[in-house]
Amino acid sequence: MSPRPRPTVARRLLSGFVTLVVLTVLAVVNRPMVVFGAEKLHEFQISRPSYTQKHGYWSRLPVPADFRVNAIHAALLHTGKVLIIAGSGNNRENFEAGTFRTVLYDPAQDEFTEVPTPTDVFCAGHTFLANGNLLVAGGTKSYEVLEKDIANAAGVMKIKNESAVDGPRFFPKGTRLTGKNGFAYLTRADVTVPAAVTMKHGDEVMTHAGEAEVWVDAELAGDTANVHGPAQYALAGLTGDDRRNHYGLADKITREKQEYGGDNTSYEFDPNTERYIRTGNMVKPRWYPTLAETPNGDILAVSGLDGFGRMLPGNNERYLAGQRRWVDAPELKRVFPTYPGLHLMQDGRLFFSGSNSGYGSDTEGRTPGLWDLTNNRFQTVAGLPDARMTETSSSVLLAPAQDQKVMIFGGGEVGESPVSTARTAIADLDEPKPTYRPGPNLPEPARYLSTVLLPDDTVLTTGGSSGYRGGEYQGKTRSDLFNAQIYQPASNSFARAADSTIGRNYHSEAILLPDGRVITMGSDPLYDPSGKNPGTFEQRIEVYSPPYLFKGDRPTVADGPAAVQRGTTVTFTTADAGRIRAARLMRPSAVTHVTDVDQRSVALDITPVPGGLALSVPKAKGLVPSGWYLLYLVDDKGVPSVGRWVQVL
Ligand SMILES: [Cu+2]
Repeated sequence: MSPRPRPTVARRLLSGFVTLVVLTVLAVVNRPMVVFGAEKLHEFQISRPSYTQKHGYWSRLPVPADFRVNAIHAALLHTGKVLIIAGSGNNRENFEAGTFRTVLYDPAQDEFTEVPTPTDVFCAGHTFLANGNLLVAGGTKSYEVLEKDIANAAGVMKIKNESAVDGPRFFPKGTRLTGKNGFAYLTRADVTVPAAVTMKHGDEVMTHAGEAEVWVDAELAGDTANVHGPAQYALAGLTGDDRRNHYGLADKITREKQEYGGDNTSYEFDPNTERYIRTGNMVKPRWYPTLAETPNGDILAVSGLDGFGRMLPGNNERYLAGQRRWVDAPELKRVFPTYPGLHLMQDGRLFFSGSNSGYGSDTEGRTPGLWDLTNNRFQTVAGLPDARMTETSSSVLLAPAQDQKVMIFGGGEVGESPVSTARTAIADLDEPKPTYRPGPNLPEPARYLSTVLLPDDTVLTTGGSSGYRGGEYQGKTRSDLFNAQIYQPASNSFARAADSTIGRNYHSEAILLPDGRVITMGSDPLYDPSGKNPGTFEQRIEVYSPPYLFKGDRPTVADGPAAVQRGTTVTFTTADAGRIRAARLMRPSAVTHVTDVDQRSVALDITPVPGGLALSVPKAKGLVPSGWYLLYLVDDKGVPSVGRWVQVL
């Protein structure tokens, strides 16, 4: 797998020279051609080796029309293919038609294929499992309904069953409930309410009512049937004991905005069969959860909106990978905003960087810190500048992972706020009492910045917008950012990268490809360029070739084991052993909403041996969780080999 062939230097120079001559002539005889010529000149300048060696090069990836999707989620599978998940793609028509999309892009063959998508996995969470499958859990059960589109008051009705002897009770869609105000409310879906459970507490027998929740809509349009406080509702057609035992309770029934509702489906996407495999359902429906890996290979699902668009009040749950099922984790009750950036640290704790996307309390659960999963303790990490601006920020475990440093980039204030920041900060989590320290500022305030670890330990930062979803920022109608930059840990500074040509804000992502390039996808602006009409989802794809791909011959790996054990030393043969300065195991990205808790780059100790290099894999599971990695050898000029897939057992 070598990078896509690009025009040779000579041919590029020649075509640039011809272009220059042509445009000079044309500029003289035909003034409107000057703009066209300026574009050609720019193309010539950014294609010169002296430029690409310093700043890299962007190119567009031609995508056949049948495979253009709203890229909401992206992950690099150990087959080398890029999984691009849209689900309904934040498109109500797709959702209502049941049109859910997933495509695979194979960068080695430059081929796209379609994958059947069983349910709407739009805004699910995902992470790689030790077996190489991508766990995809949660998603969309219902789309939001804006206040202006709500004619009838609606609310979530909790239907109670206080009878322990009559079994579960079924109420079909359209069941009427009547309030004390005399108005009727109709259920939006079928609902089965479990029977009550009796329990003995000492001498006393307690009955715990069964309950199930369902949306109800007022029969009467307008505000007359609004109910602003908690109240009880009678189920139509019930009498006597039946009526006493079965009833409804709702906190409010109003014409307020209804948020997206989460789904409880869960799948493992198998890279070998290229199909979704249904697992046990989640305990709670979740929309915008983060799936965070734990050292033993189980996965935690954290945060999200429930089936009725309400923030889950700190309920988290655990995926037992060996049994393919979810169990409640009441011992780990803790509130986080949606899509929290949770990075697995060497000691097994999860570091919440503060990054998050979309929803949550303005105040509760937004403080960065280290979460100990053995006792649910949380050690605050202070010192983050612009601490109120963590929504739509991104964070990454810097390379090498052994340094235990997490960096946060940009972000904005909660919700549809005009305020965003250029701040970066770094927390050294190896310190006994870690704090954030300021890093170099980004060139512009940025939300939704994609941050991608590269094999040479630098971080590509690209895309993003200063304003909310690419919209207005300080007087400008559009605020997409085209400047890209590469964070250099050695100098703690940003180096300018070539400009991208496509703006990417909300619902965009970037991931490292095995050959060392970076693919960027998606963007979901709220408005079109006029700022008045709804925006359209960006379906074009770009690929960035970092400077290291223009610096000469790449080292190669001839042979080596396909699987390695933690804490062991293994030999890879290479003819380039003499010039190799670093070896990295890089865990592939699985990213959505610029939240990528999978990507990490682990340093391997190098010992020269005849014909190659002996590489030592660290012992700690928190440093190198089991799963598939790309092995890169990096030479004395910072040029990486093509990544070679290795499974850490
Ligand atoms: Cu979203």
